[in-house]
Amino acid sequence: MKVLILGGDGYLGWPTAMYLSRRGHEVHLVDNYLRRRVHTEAGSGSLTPIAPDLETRVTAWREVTGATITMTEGDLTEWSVVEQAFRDFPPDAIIHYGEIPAAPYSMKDRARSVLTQYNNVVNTLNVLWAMHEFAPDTHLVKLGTMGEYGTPNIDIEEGWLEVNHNGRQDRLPFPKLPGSFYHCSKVHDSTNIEFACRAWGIRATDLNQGVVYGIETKETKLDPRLATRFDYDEIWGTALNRFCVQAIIGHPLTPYGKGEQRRGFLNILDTLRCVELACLHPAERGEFRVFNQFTEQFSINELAELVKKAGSEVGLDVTIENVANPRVEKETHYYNAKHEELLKLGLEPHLLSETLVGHMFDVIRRNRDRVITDHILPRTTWRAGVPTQSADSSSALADDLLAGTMPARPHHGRPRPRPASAQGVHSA
Ligand code: NAD
Ligand code: USQ
Repeated sequence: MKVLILGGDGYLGWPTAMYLSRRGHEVHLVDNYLRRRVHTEAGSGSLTPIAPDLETRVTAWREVTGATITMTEGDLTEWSVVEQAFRDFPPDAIIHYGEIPAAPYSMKDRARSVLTQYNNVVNTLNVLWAMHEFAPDTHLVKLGTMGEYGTPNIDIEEGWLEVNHNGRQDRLPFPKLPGSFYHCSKVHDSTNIEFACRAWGIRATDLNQGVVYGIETKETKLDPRLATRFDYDEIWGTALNRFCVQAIIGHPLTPYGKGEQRRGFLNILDTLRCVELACLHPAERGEFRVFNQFTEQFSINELAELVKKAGSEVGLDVTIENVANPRVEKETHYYNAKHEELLKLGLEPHLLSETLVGHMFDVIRRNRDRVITDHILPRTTWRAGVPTQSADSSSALADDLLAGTMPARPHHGRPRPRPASAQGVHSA
């Protein structure tokens, strides 16, 4: 199968590329290093040392396995980049990870919030138009998020809800209560994709993914140059990944507020298998299919307790100190989300255990000198009128990107920074 992976330099995109390449699929990546650039600006970065660019990554992959992955360095908000990628590499499936994935980033200030929504919504619209014009039969596998649904006081279905209203019945998209401007961007994407399925008959699977944890896959372990990024800071790090780093450096674990918030979680190994399963079993023409992609539900306190227990087994004295919740979210709520469709397709979950946390500890311990402790405590708040207490409180990068992508504001006419290597297709 020819698989186009958008966002192929990211935490999930790069391991997915290697996983599919190793299984004999032809893989092409697109990325503009936006994720790397926001970290450079903020002074944060991946705990694991990662190869400097995609060219180095795909070269290492070829040296280690003999397999070829091709790539484009380019910005998906630019139509010419998307058009060229579709022309050069007509895909059977598109795995679309290529968005800004961080809720706190989208809540930090106006520029980052607008950039998140502009980037995410425009990237997906460009992909939909490219499918419509050049690849009407291809299958879009789009990474959405469980956070689109929020935490309603009813069971969460997989995308659709049978509704009886005033004696009439219909099957409608499940109601959405997103919890940040980032999560809102995913809702906007889902609306656009569902409409494109109805209007143009494209095939799409929206994978409403829970919070991912884990550092290594079979492929990342083959060579240090194949490592994927791993973040623990208050903006980009996710709950369990953060707690594991905190445990190793002796920082108290940081459940926010009461810590009774419940979410769906999954191992990075299951992310790879889920996107593979979605690709191998495409949606029908015109079908907007939604799978809830997680394997287990936990409260944040349960995660913290698990990490504490795993720590004590290896001689770590782990403490837990709930901190004031920087977010606006329900801390005590009902949560029961269906997640059956991927199991029906053959997913065999890797469940969370103290042993798994112990393996994460091992990798973190090897890199503990790289932890930047200033970036651990939350400094980005959702609350109106409470200023963000952070050194990087404004973003020249976000301003510049928006100036380049929004020419309607000519007084912001600074040129947009571009990656050193321009947007040709490279293979290695
Ligand atoms: P990531 O930031 O590591 O990967 C996204 C990649 O997309 C980055 O390499 C980034 O540079 C690239 N990108 C962003 N905008 C781009 C643009 N305009 N042009 C080209 N490339 C661009 O994030 P991730 O954690 O790997 O997440 C991947 C996807 O999965 C995201 O869409 C995210 O919303 C979704 N998701 C992630 C999680 C999680 O826990 N990591 C959970 C649910 C959903
Ligand atoms: N949380 C803590 N302490 C921390 C970090 C987080 O209590 O130190 C809490 C948050 O308040 C929230 C929950 O843990 O209630 C999840 O937060 P998170 O930062 O782990 O994840 P989130 O912001 O929801 O975003 C992540 C990914 C995003 C993806 C989403 C899936 O960054 O790309 O869409 O998980 S979901 O949560 O299902 O929406």
